Parts: sequence; structure tokens; C-alpha cells
Amino acid sequence: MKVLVTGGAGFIGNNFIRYWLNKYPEDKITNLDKLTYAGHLSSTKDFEGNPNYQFIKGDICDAGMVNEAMEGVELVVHFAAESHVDRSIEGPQVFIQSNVVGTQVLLDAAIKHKVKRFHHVSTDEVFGALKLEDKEKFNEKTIYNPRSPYAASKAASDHLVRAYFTTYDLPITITNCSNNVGPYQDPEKFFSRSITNLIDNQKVYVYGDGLYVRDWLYVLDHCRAIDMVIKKGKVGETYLIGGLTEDVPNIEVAKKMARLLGKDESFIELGKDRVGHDRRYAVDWTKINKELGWEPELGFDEVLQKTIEWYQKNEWWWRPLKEEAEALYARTGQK
Ligand code: NAD
Ligand code: TDX
Repeated sequence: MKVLVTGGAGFIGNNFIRYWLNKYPEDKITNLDKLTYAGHLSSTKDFEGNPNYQFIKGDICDAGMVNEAMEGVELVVHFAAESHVDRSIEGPQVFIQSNVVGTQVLLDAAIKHKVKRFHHVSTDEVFGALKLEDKEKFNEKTIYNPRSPYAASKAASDHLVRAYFTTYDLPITITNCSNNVGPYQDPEKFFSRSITNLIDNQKVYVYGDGLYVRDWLYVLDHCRAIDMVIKKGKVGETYLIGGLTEDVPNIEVAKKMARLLGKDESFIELGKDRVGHDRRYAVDWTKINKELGWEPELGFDEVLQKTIEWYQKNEWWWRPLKEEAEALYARTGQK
């Protein structure tokens, strides 16, 4: 089968391609990626020579290029997006362009080329924010309430994907996943930024009061869930994917990281808050568990340990990216 992956030089995309090439060695994968600041060919180095893998540098908003890449494709797995909330606050326009217009260009091409499945990779941020005391978590029936330009652009893309199913019968599936962590995550995100700061004897900057909560999931557990939805999921359906069953506030995450890296709490600083900061994300993943048998393999402590070890062993990968990531925080005042 010929598979088109968009955004495969980014964090989740490269992990997904590596996973898929190993699990389905007979498939041929084309990776279409614009190589924005978040796309790195260093992340695909270990499989770039695989005869079943091909890289195309291109923009998903470029219909000509997308149509060429879609030739003979049966499965599209769509990761390409601007993905960082802090950058969307600084400059929303590119989020609308890549995440909304780019998705629409891909959907049109998918119809033209009669693809058998268009899988859209989305986020739990489309649902807005839970309160710390809320009992009910996000589920497939939760009403959309995006609160950052990033979340709004992803919400728009989800609506478009569903509209193409209803209007044009395009065989789609959607997954909305919680916060991923693991190998090859750009050091701009909380986990990867904090771990690499600590390795460099720098502080972890925890936004606001530190009582914000995210639902952390190991990236390969996400890749396995996408695989299951593609192979066994029902066309037209949405599946939510999440990790933790108990809340861990960001400040506790930072403390655990510091401890594991041999640092005391003087390496943690409560800092400037994010504008419109969503208080809490928590995902109810009962549907994918009951219908497809998915559950996360790794608990939070294992996720943290494995992720720290990867960044300790792979400085060659993250060190060249650190300056660009910290330049963002110098501009936004988050150090
Ligand atoms: P990332 O920022 O690490 O990677 C995005 C990739 O997309 C990069 O390689 C970039 O070059 C590429 N890209 C961006 N705009 C493009 C364009 N116009 N044309 C072609 N390529 C383009 O992102 P990520 O963390 O790997 O996230 C991947 C997808 O998963 C996104 O759609 C995101 O919304 C979703 N998601 C992410 C998380 C998370 O925790 N990281 C959680 C749930 C869902
Ligand atoms: O230095 C930091 N200090 C800090 O306290 C950074 C970078 C973040 N934070 C906080 C903000 C959030 O509460 O940590 C939490 C996680 O922040 P991010 O890593 O920026 O992730 P988040 O905003 O939750 O969004 C992520 O998860 C959902 C991804 O970036 C999205 O692409 C995905 O859709």
C-alpha cells in the first residue's frame, strides 16, 4: 500500500513513520513536509535510506505539489500543522494557513485521487479547558470550545474533515489526542524544554501558579492508537486518545524531572503565565479502549524516565535546536 504522511519531519510524524516502516515493511511511505522551524531531517536520518521511504519537501497549501504527491496513494495520515500554542499567540496567521487551508487542499486532493482513508491527527485542545474540580473528562461528545489560535485552527480543520465525509463521502477518521512526549520533540515544548534546560544546568520555567494540568502520553502509544484506528476504526468516526488517569500539575512534573536529573528545587522558577492559559486537559479514552482494545502501555513515571534518558543520550539531535526555541521565549518574556 502507498501511504502519504504529511509533517513526517516533525515530532509525532517521524515517530509514526519509523513505527509504520517497522510494522508494515511492505508499505511505501511518502513524507510531505515543508521543513518549517519544527521540521528536521535529522529526525528521519535513521530511515532515510529505506527503499520504501521517500521525502518530498513541500507545502500542503500547494495544490499542485499535493496532487503530485497523492498519485496512487491509498492512505493519507495528516500530521502537518503549526503546533505550538505560544507561537500561535505571537502570530496566528500561519496557523490558519497551514492548519486550515492546508487541510482543505489535502482533502480536495484526497477526493480527486479516491484515497481509501484520510486519517486526520488532531488534539484535545479543541475542547477548551476543564476546571481542576471537573469530574467529567473530554469525550467524543464534548462540545468544541477552542481558546487559543492554535486550538481554533485545529478545531476548524476537524470540522472540515467531518464536512468532507458528510458532503463528499470521503472515508475519514479523526483522532484527538492529549499531550505527547518522547524522542525527537522540539525543545520548545514543556517536557523537552525543561529536560534540556536541566541537562544544561538551567532552570525550568513553570508558567503561572504551576497548577495547570496536562494529560501526558508517550508518543509511541499515540502512534499505536492511530494504527488501530486506521486498521480497525469505523469510517466517519472520531476517537479520543489520552494518557494519565490521575492529574499531575506542571509544578509536580518539574519537581520530578529535577529530582531525576539530580537537581534541587532551586532549579524551578514560577514565571510569567501564558495568555488565556487552559487550566486542565484530561481525556476519557473509553471509546478507543472498548471498541479497539487500545490502552497506553507506559505509565507517567516510565514516560518521564524514558524521555529523560533519550534526551541525555541524544544531545546531537536537540542541541542545534535549542537556540531557536529559547529565542521564542526571549521574545515572549518567558525567559
Ligand atoms: P511539530 O510542530 O513537531 O511538527 C509539525 C511538522 O509539520 C513539521 O515537520 C513541519 O515542518 C510540518 N509542517 C508545518 N506546516 C506545514 C505545511 N504548511 N506544509 C507541510 N508541512 C508542514 O508537531 P507535532 O507535535 O509532531 O504534531 C503533529 C500533529 O499532531 C499536529 O497536527 C498537532 O496538532 C497534532 N497533535 C500534537 C500533539 C502534541 O502533543 N505534540 C498532541 C495532539 C495532537
Ligand atoms: O516552559 C514552559 N513552561 C510551562 O509551564 C512551557 C513551554 C510550557 N509550560 C506549560 C504550559 C502548559 O500548561 O506546560 C504545559 C504544556 O505546554 P506545551 O508543551 O506548550 O503544550 P500545550 O500548550 O499543552 O500543547 C501541546 O499539547 C497539545 C502541544 O504543543 C500541542 O501541539 C498539542 O495539540
